[in-house]
Parts: sequence; C-alpha cells; structure tokens
Amino acid sequence: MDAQHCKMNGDSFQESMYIEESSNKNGVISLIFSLKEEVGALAKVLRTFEEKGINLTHIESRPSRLNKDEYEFFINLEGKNVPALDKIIKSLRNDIGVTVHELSRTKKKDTVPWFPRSIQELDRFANQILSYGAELDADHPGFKDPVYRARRKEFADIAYNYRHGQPIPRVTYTEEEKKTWGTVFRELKNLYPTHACYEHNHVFPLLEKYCGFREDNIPQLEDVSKFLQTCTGFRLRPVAGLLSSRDFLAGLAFRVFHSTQYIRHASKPMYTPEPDICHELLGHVPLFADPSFAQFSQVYWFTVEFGLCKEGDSLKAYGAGLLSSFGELQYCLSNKPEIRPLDLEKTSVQMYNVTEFQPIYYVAESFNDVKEKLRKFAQTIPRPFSVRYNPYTQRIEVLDNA
Ligand code: NLE
Ligand code: FE
Repeated sequence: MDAQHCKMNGDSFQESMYIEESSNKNGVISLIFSLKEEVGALAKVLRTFEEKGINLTHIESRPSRLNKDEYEFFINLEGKNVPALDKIIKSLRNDIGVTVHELSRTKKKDTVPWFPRSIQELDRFANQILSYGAELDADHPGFKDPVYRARRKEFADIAYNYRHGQPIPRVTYTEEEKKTWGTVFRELKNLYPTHACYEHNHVFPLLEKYCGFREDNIPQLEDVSKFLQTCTGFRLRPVAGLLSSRDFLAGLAFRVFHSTQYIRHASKPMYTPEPDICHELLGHVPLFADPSFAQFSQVYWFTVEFGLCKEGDSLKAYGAGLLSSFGELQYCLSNKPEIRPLDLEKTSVQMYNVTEFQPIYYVAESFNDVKEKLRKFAQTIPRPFSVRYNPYTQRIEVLDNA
C-alpha cells in the first residue's frame, strides 16, 4: 500500500520463505526467507541449492524486525531448472522446516500472488486486459460500428506498446470524438457547482488553466500526467481496457493511474459502463490532484468510483463514476438511491453491478474520515510479510525492515 508500512501477521512468519515465480525474461527467481540465528542455519539452506546445481546470483540479509532472534534473507537465483527447485522447496519445508510460499501470477494453489516491486514492472500489465480493449462485447454501443472498433484498436495499440518512462503518445481526436467530449464536458460543468464535492470544484479551474480542459479540446494524457506529478506525484499511464483489480491497485501503490485514452461511443454520452477518457479526466484526475484524497485512493468501488461525502448539511459526489456521468450525477443526489454510512468491512464484500446506476451509495463524513477508516481496515488484512514503498527509488521494499 502506498507509502505505508504494512505488517504481516506475526505467526505465519516463523522461518518462512517466499518465492517469486520466474516471471522475468532471464528466468530469475527471488526467494525471501527468515531463519533463527544459529550457526550454520543459512549454510544448511544454501547447500540444498548447491546440491541441485542451482546458481544463486544475489543475496542480502537483514535482522528481522519482528522476531529479534531471526535474520531475513533475500536471494535471486537462476530459475532454469524448475523441477529441481520444486524439490528443493519440498525438502526445505519437510526436512529443515522452512515454510515456503510461492509468488505466482498463475493462481497456483498455495502461492502468494506476484506483485510488481518497481514502477518499471508495471509494463507487465500492458497486455493483461480483462475485457473491452479492442474487443467489444455485443452489448457495447460501439459493437456494430466498424469505424469505432478500428479506432479502439488504435488506442489499444498505443497502450500495448507503451513502456514506463516514455512520454504518453499524443492523439489527434476526430471531430466526432471532440463533439462527444464537448457534450459531456458542458453538461457536467453545469452540474459540478451543485453536485460535486469541494475538492473537485477547487481543482477544476486549475485543469482549465494548465491542462487544456475546454469544451472544444480533449486534453492530452501526457500534459495531465505532468500536472498531477507536480501536485501529488500521481502519474498516468495508458491502458487498453479493464485490468484486474489486483493489477490496477498495484499500479496505485506506485501512484500510477492506468488511464484509458479512447472516448465513449457518440450515441451514449450520458452514461457508459466502461471507463473512457471523460471518466478519467473529469472524474478521477481532479481528485488525484488533491493531496488528502491521493492518500486514500487505493480503495475503490464505493469510494473513489461511487462515493458520496457530507458537506455541511448536504451530500456531494466525489466518486469518479458519478463525476463523469451526467446521468448518474443527477440520479445519485436524488431521492431514488439508498444511502448508507461508509463502512469498509461492508463495502469490501458488497456485490455491485457495473453496467447501470448504482442502487446504493455510501457516504463518507470527510476525506480524513475515509483515510482513517482505510488505515484501520488495512491493518486487519493478513499479510505473509512486510512491504514498504520507498518513494526515492520508486520500489517496493520487501525485506527492508529498518
Ligand atoms: N458510468 C461512468 C460514466 O458514464 O462516465 C463510467 C464508470 C466507469 C467505472
Ligand atoms: Fe474509474
């Protein structure tokens, strides 16, 4: 989690080992394990690698912060011989009593899911899209429109080919696309003073001033990304369609927001179920420029996407899905939906439909209230080891407990 030190659950850490599957091209595998401080403990573990002819390329150690009599080790090894490695893990578990967990992107049983440890590793998500992208479902308004589909492919290709550190390619939007943007922009701008929260209304004029937010202009992701970096360190990166929640949230840990670049189909400007450039720029971006909001924007559906907050005696919208749909923005503050106080334990398991106006909204007392609730909630999530974000290196440190 963003800039926070998340602690694992103490008892599962006793002599445990974590494995990252060979997910990069050189076949390097990383292991983390902790051992009781006693003569020969590490040698015993290392010998098992030697016996199976597995080459270690990197080793680090640090005293464990959680268990004073333990050391933690981080090892990289060449992952060419996977069957041998499986045998080693087995023997470490059974003969030496080290608990082994595997970090894997393949949802294998008993594995810890792989996660990016550096901002560059987000490049691996580029072609892991769940839906949409260039392939539209039959119920999408653009499904039967070959011009729209071809255009979506162009956008998908930009995202597939994008790599961290490159400027986000600029797009020349068509007249029709600009018209759709113009409609959405105009309608929403009328509603914001009465329907959007204070923070959104505060940042919006700055986006008009510095990023080309105008009725007749679709702003460029690159310009907006640079602006956000100066406000809160958030940056944008183009994405071809919906990512899994895990990948999307992993991006946020680095303050990287995966952003679509295409626009909704011209036939339905008022509401679209999928994110598009209107949703990202008008819904998300203004709040990512707010430092307090930026600190809790790692929890999603009923807050960042569809959250309401109190402002004096009235309710306002801060969720991006509301702030980018002039249909739902009016509906959410009418007397039709059900309104409940925000409770993360409930919202984290609440089912929702992504294709229509929400029947229930959750209300936050304030952004600080959400932040506090999030911190408390995050502490209840069991973790097999501790991680910390280092903003200077933009890396997630798995071992550094100093
Ligand atoms: N329904 C929103 C809109 O029309 O802008 C998009 C929501 C994406 C989660
Ligand atoms: Fe969104």
